Amino acid sequence: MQVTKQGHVVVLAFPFGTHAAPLLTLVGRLSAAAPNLKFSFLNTAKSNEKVFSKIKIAENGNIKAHNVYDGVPEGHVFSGHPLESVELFLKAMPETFKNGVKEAVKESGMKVTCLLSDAFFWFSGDMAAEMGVPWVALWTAAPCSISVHMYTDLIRSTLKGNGENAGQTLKFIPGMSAIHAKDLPDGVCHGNLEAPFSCMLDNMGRMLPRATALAMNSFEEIDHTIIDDLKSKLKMVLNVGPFNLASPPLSFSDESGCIPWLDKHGASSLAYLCFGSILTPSPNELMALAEALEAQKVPFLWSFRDSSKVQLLDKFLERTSTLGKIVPWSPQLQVLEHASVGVFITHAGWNSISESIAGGVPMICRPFFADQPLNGRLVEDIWKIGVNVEGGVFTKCGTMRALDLVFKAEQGKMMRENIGILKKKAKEAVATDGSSTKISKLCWR
Ligand code: U2F
Repeated sequence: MQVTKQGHVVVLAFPFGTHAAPLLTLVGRLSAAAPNLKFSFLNTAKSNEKVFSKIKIAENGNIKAHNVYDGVPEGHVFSGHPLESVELFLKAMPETFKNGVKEAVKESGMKVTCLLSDAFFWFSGDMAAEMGVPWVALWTAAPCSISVHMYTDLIRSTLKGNGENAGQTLKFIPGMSAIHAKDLPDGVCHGNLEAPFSCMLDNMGRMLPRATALAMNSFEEIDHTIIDDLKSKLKMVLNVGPFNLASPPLSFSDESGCIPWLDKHGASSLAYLCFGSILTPSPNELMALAEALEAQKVPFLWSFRDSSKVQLLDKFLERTSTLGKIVPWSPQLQVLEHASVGVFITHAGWNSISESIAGGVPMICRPFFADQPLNGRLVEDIWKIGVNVEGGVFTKCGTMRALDLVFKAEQGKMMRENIGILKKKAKEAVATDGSSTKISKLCWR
């Protein structure tokens, strides 16, 4: 469906983790459907370089990248704290984006007609109101996790205080009776409630009811109860994903030869390992995981992003050179769709889970922070398409048991069946008459 409307959509991207990439994917889809719209994509230079080189969107010249200030003062010496660059960026907001909008208007010669932002950017509601334009927010994770931020006040007032509440469930929220307090992101009811990141998410939950629409990288059928509840609270909820199926990349690169290597293996015979774009497990956990793979003789493909830590595995890699392959980057979407992959050992980031569902591959989750523990709970207890590692960290015995469960036990067979059903629903959602496709068309009316 093509739309002839004209206008200028200014897009505000969050430059950390896998946030800017799905937003750019959505912009690519919108620009293909409405070629007369101009899109100004405001993001840091570093993140723009990364996403525009990785995501091959259809070229129609209507999407322009604009670099905004990353918040790092000149001469700043980093302490090594992993959240430092995020916090500097947050501190510089919203001025960074206000300046970026002015520049995008000046450069394009077009006033803004719509603001599209990462849902994190709660201040977009005020920016859009000042300009008299709609605000559309994109939530890049699961419907369940946005719901948590919509209910933060109720969660805080209902659950017992910090630290005492780990085992309590969220049975007072629609669709969340299986979620435990300990699954919630830091800053909701435990941890530092005043940290800049916690405050941003809290503000987001308060501001989203003002948004013209909330788009999600998800599909209706994944969780009707939570989605219906969100619909009762927000003006418009648009499940237009999963993006990896709705708008798969036009091409992919496989510089390390992952796919030919996978081709040499039998169906559902190996483990694929990757911990997303931010994390690497601790040296102890890496060793425990490696020992478990070796002891179980499970062939593995491991996307290992942190080159400074890979030497920790040197001896293991020497011993297992015929068993496994370690690469700095893999075409994960294609890897998870390969018939040889029998399990995905993951940090439970939302994009990884969506891609595992699309590939029909059960998961062993080792969640670290943010929405990941919640995602791990959904995987294990709600959808029953995987398992969390025992005790929340990789140990040799715990990982061996998890591998046994997925590869050999009846439970593993059930997980494969369940994820097959979810995969079918996800594919139906993005098919011509599917829920995600229909809702996308509705937006253009
Ligand atoms: C943050 O998650 P991450 O960026 O750490 O992880 P994912 O959401 O799982 O996304 C990783 C993406 O990187 C791709 C992979 C995913 O699309 O296919 N990738 C790849 O193609 N090849 C590789 O070798 C390695 C990765 C955050 F930490 C999470 O808590 C959130 O759930 C998530 C979404 O908001 O963002």
